[in-house]
Amino acid sequence: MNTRRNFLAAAGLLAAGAASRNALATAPEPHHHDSADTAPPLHPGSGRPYNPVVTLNGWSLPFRMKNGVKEFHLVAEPVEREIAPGMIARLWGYNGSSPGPTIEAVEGDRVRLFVTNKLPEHTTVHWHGLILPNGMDGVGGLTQPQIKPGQTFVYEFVLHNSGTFMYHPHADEMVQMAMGAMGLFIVHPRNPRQMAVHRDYAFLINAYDIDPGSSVPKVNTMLDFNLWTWNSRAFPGIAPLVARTGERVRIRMGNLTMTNHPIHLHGHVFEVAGTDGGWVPRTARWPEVTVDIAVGQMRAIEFIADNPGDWAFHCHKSHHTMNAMGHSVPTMIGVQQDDLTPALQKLLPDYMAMGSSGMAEMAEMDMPLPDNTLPMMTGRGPYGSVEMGGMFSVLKVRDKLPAASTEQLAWAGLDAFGWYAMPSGTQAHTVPTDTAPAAPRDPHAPKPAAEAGARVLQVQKPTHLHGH
Ligand SMILES: [Cu+2]
Repeated sequence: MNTRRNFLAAAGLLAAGAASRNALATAPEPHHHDSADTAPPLHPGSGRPYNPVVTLNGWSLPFRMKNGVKEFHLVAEPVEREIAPGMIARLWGYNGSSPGPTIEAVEGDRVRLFVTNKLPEHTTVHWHGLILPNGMDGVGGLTQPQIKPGQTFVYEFVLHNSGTFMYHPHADEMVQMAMGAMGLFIVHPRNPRQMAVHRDYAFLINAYDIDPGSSVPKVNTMLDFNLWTWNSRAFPGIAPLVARTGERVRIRMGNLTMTNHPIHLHGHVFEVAGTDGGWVPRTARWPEVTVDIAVGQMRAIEFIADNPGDWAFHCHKSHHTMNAMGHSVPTMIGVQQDDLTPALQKLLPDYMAMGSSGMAEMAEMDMPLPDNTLPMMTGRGPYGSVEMGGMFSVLKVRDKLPAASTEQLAWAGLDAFGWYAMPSGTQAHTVPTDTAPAAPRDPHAPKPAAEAGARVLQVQKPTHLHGH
C-alpha cells in the first residue's frame, strides 16, 4: 500500500486528484445566455490560439485558465427556447439555452468541466467522440454515480484529438435528449493554420414532439416527432449562413435526433472533411451535394463558396422541412369538398376546405392557429412564401459583404441581409405556354383515357388517371 502510494505520488497523480477536489470548491461562475440569436464568435483571450466557430442560433461558453487548466462550468437546467418567432418551448438545456453552449478548446489542452445539476432529476454528461479516461466518460451507473439534483461533479481530461464532438446526458437519456439537453464540443487543431477556413459554422440537428398549442415536448415519442430543428430552431427561425465569394466554408453538423438526415446544399459541391472520428484525409474525400447524417453522427462539410446567390440548405426528407401543423393533415388531392364545406362550417366555424389541389395554399392562408405553434410551411422570400419550415436555412454568397461586418453577418436574420440581386437573364421566367415546343410522347404508351373514349373520373387533380 505504502509502495503504491509512493509510486502514485511520484507520478504526480495524487497531487492532481487533490487539485481537482480543491478546484471543486471554486468552480467558475457559470455564464448564462438565453437569447436564440447567433452570438459573435468567441475569440480566446487566453490559452492556445484558435479560430473560433460560429454556432447557428447559439453561443460558445467562456472559460478561465487556472494553473494551465481550461475551466468551464455547465449548469444543466430547465430553459425556455424560442423555436421560431411565435413559439416558445419549455426544454432542458445548459446555462440558459438549448442546445447548451458550444465548448471550444484546443488539442493538447487539459480541460476541467464542472457540471451542476439544476434539473429535477439526476443527470450526467457524456463527451461524445472524445478519447478520454473511462471514468470521465459520463455514463451514469457504468462509469460514475449519477449527479443528483443540486450536486456538482467535475470532469477533467486532456484533449488528444481535434475535431467536432458533442455532449449530452447518459442518464434517463431518452427523456433528457427529447427535452433538448445537448451541446457541441469543438476541439481545434494545435496549429491554427491547420484545417483553417474562412467561415466555420456549427449546429446540432435535433427534434421535438410538441403538440400544437402546448410547449413541453412529449418525451416518450420514439419516431414521430413534429418539430425538426437545427439547434432547437425551425425555419424561418434558423439564422442564414453567409460567405463572401471565393471563401472556404466549413459546416459542422451533429445529429442527436432518432433518425437520419440527408442534408442538401444547393449551388455548390462539397466534401466531407470530418466525422466524429476526426479529419478525413484529403485523398479519401469525394464530391457530394447531399450528406446523410446518421443518428449519433457528426459530419463536417467543406466547400468553396464560388456561386453567388441565396442558396437553399436543408434536410432532404421533405417532412423535415415542415412544422407541426402539417403532420396530421389527410391527403385531399382530387377530393371535391365544395358541397361539404358549408355543412362542416355549421359545426366548425373555422373549418376551411383545403388541399384539393395540393397543400401550397396552406402556406399562404390565414388559418387560425392555436397559441404557441408555427404554421407548417412559411418564411417569406422576395417572390412570396418559401413554403418551408423545420430544417431549412439559406446560404448567402455575395461578392461583397458590408465592410466591418464580415464576421457578424452570420447572425443577421434571414431578411436583415437582403436578397440576392440576380443578374438579368439568369432567372427562370414565364413565357406564353404555346411558345414551348410540343412535349415528345412515347408512341408505344397507352393513349390517355379521354382520347380513348373511356369513362373519365371527374376529379380536380390529377387531370387523368395512370393506367395501372
Ligand atoms: Cu431530416
